[in-house]
Amino acid sequence: MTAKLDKKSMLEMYSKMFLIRKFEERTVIHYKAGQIPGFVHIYTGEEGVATGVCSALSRDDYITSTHRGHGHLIAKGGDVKLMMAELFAKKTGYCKAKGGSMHICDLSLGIMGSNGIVGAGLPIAAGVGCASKMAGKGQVCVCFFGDGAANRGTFHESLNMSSIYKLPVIYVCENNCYGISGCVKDTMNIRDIAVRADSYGVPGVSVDGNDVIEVYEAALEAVSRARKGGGPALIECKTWRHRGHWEGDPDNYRDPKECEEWLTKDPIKRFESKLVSQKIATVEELRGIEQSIEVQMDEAVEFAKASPEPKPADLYEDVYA
Ligand SMILES: Cc1ncc(C[n+]2csc(CCOP(=O)(O)OP(=O)(O)O)c2C)c(N)n1
Ligand SMILES: [Mg+2]
Repeated sequence: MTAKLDKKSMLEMYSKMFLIRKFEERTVIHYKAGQIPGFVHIYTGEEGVATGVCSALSRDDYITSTHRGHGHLIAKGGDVKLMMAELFAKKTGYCKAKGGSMHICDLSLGIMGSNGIVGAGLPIAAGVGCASKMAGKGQVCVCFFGDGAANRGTFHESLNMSSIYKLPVIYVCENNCYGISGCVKDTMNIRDIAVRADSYGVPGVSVDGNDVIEVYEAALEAVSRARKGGGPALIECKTWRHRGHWEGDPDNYRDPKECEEWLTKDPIKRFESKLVSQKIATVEELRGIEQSIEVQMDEAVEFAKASPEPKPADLYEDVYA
């Protein structure tokens, strides 16, 4: 395991991954109970990507997110109480119930928004990268997007622009092998999405997205280069979503055997066995972290349930157009 990380940092990573997992488990429970309206896209199985990448960032760095954004927001420090209240469509939520799961942002943490439009975060990231470069404070922007989004024009436009202007943008492709029911084997004729970086003169690398440390190391390298003016990078993280595309998706298009194989590569279980086998943490220490996260999630759900609903007149507040 890397020498750059001390025990405290690794336990923080474990804690983040577990918090994302528990947030999503609660989301599923309350979605099924009819307490969360709209659509939710669950991040379970991909925790190593958001956690590994955001662990290489500072508070004043930026991220753009996707429709599957809960993990990104939590990894960047998002408040799970305000997130859960937003999902419950309560007035105390991040967007006062006007955004829901797919439109949460927190500018104070550099979270430039999750986004229901596939590939929409890519041009926003180039813009944020441009602003960061002009500000000259060494901030970077991470752009999370999926394999499906990598086939949108916005991917190519954003990469090209970031390359020619040497913008501090780290493109993180979460290749979970599917865009809804479309398997990457049918939607593109390349094995690694990372090779696309080469067409824009940008360094590209493919990593095991279910290995949080491997993701962290790739992110750290890209972030350090971008901070020094070295320009953008593309990191493809191979991963797998444990659940359907959206909650309620019958998920009848993926091979159950493949799903089972990927479950054995669960990023949290893998990290736990590394921490324990390398004697970085004891099982008891990890169970202690997990218990405190369950309490944190109890509080977040209670806060969301107890919060008031918005009033019809609130529709006219915070409307800029
Ligand atoms: C511009 C646009 N086209 C289509 C959709 C419908 N849609 C929602 S998610 C999705 C698939 C996205 O796949 P990917 O980028 O791989 O992300 P994943 O869901 O796998 O995380 C599509 C086509 C959309 N929201 N926006
Ligand atoms: Mg995908």
